[in-house]
Amino acid sequence: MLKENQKLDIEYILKDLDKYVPQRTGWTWREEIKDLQMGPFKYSNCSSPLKESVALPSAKYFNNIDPQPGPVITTEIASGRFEDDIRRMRMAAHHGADHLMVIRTAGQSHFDGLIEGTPQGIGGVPITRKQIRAQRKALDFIEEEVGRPINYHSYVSGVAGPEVAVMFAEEGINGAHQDPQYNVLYRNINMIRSFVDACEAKNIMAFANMAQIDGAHNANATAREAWKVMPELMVQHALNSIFSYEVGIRKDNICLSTVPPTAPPAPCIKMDLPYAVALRDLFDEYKMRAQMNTKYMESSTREATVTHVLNLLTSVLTRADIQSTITPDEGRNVPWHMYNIEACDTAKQALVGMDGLMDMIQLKNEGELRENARELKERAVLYMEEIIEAGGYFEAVEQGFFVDSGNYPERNGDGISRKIRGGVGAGTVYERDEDYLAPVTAHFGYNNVAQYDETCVDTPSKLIDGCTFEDHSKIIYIDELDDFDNVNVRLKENEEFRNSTKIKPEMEWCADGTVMLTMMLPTDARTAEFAAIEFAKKMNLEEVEVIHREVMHSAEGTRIELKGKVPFSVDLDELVIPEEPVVLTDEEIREDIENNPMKIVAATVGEDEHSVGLREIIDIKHGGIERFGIECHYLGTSVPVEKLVDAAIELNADAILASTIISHDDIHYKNMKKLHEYCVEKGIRDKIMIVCGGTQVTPEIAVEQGIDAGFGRNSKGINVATFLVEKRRELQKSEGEC
Ligand code: B12
Repeated sequence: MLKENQKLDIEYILKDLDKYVPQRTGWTWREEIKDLQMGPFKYSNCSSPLKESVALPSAKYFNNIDPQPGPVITTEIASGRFEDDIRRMRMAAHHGADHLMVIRTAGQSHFDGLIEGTPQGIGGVPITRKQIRAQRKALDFIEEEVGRPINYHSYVSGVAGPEVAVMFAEEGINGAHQDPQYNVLYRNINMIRSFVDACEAKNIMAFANMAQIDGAHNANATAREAWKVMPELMVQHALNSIFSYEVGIRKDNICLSTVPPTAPPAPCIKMDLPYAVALRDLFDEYKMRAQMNTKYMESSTREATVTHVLNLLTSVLTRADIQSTITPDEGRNVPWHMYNIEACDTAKQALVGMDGLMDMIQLKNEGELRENARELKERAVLYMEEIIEAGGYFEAVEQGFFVDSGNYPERNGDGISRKIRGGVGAGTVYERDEDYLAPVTAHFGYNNVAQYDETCVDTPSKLIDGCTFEDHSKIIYIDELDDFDNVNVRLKENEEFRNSTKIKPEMEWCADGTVMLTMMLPTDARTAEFAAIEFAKKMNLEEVEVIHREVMHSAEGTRIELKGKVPFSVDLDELVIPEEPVVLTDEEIREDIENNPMKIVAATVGEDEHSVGLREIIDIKHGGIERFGIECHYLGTSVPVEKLVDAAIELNADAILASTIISHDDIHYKNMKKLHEYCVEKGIRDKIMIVCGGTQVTPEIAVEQGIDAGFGRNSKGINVATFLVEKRRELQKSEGEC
């Protein structure tokens, strides 16, 4: 059982993995709740709330409600070290992700077999039995913590597709990418082998009730002018969908991986919406897994986030059952924890923000939208017909039909061509012998079970009293194969930062020391880039690299974001952390004020017109200090410091409360200092308490200005009342001592 304020214990997760048995199998959708009431709001399309979660920052104004949208939310995780990804998964789940997709390490698709152990990966993690068990086991705890099933997902592709599918079914993986076209077009794996393997893999996925996601979105990411491949995308979806269905996967477990094909500065909704509509017209029985467009993504996280939100609008205007989130750092290639979380929050915020939209508006049934959708469908149908004329799918691939950047039926001649008898694994498919027998469950195709036992034809594994799908103990678990490249070695290396009070900043790996720095330099982009590196070095950062540059103006300024490493750590035991303010009880404060009445004068000082914060501190209706019986004289806004002090003298007040919201050029601290000095000048400083507050007020710096206390963002009346009561007691005590 995980504890809210305790880190996940990776060593515990890794213990006894040889005995781990998955708690459940199959995919889980969210449970939709109609007319969900949360706080002051009613939601139309949301799903069950979580037991524990991290709400959007602004939710603090609404008792931290955290409405969860209807679609399953995906985050793709794979830093190369699965043990660090586990902690990222926990963070993501708390921000609303319930589909955790783990990317394979580069090159795994060309392995003709399973990888074992826990080597470090590149661009992903080596998907192995140990790695899966560790992550699935951690997710069992995490899903209990958040109170929602979490779908764990990876890839059933590559030359070892069927072996991977078997392992996934054995280990309770809930969803997987499976599309033989991906093998063929992007990995040059032989097409005959890929399609034959896919029959086996899909059959196993159907048995394990896994959701399947196809690979069509890759054509979109590959073609130079992504929007031109729209007809082909539909063809690719069609081929994999019907193939999967014929093999045995239920239609409601077949998910089309669809990406709105273009992004700004193109008028993307105008172009993407007809495509999304056409796709849902053609494939209405299937599920939609909407992913965001990454094709034209640069390193601006702001730009990527807007693209994501526009893509989410398309999802809402049409339909998405699974909403993917690509991290906003995709274009700068730094897959850091915080960006996974940001992307989940973007999807959650946008989907909840657009809740109920389709109850109020309707897509037009005539005009440009429907005409364009119809045209796209016609192009796709013609495409399919031409494949048949060319002699079928394999011939069409060989002739370079696919990923051609022409808008079909135009062709640019730049498609990806593969040889029917070429590629990795060519010539490895053999017809089964007449007496072929595999005593296993969910095996595709010819299997001569009858030769041994007629009654076991539909249940071949009965011949051996169950295969690994029925009897988990028959699985051979291999722990590690490499003495140096494994999780134990890595954990030893950073043990100091896991089991002690020392910490270092972290972006993707435990104690990686990485930090990001943002600066605006008043010069052109190229100069700014090199100047920024110098600044970072002078700040003692190591391994400095610029990860983002954005021109504000060709001569006036450039925004730079850079990463670097800090070569030191901080020992939490040596940190001096000011005590969290302890507040007195309501009764204690009331009693004190009743016995010894208190009077204060308050105002927003200087030229500052902001009143909301101070009213929050004073007003009885907002739980302010008036409710304890403190007599408050509120003078208003833009009150000169002198006037406030004079009023305090005239009213014989115990305290001055000043609000200072505007903070440009440290005007807030300057006014505090002035307040203190004017009280000194008037000879009342030792008799009066001065309390100041404002959004940008740091208590310690406020006190340095000579006042008694500073209160920043999120302060409450009770904090201020507690301070006033305690400070007065202190003053009275020292007066008594004199
Ligand atoms: Co204004 N405004 N605003 N604004 N405004 C913001 C504060 C901000 C941050 C927006 C921005 O960055 N663009 C800037 C300030 C920038 C800066 O200096 N750092 C800003 C500016 C610049 C202005 C203008 C100067 C713009 C202009 O015209 N040039 C003008 C003001 C002109 C003037 O003052 N002469 C301006 C105008 C306004 C209006 C629209 C009029 C309203 C103010 C209405 C009103 O108060 N009667 C306004 C608002 C509402 C805001 C806004 C959106 C919210 C502020 C707010 O009410 N927060 C902020 C942006 C933002 O923060 N989201 C900008 C909610 C309260 C509850 O929080 O103020 O932090 P709070 O108060 C809490 C604590 O700070 C503390 O306790 C409070 C409760 O927890 N506290 C305490 C505050 N005061 C005190 C006092 C004491 C004694 C104690 C103990 C504690």
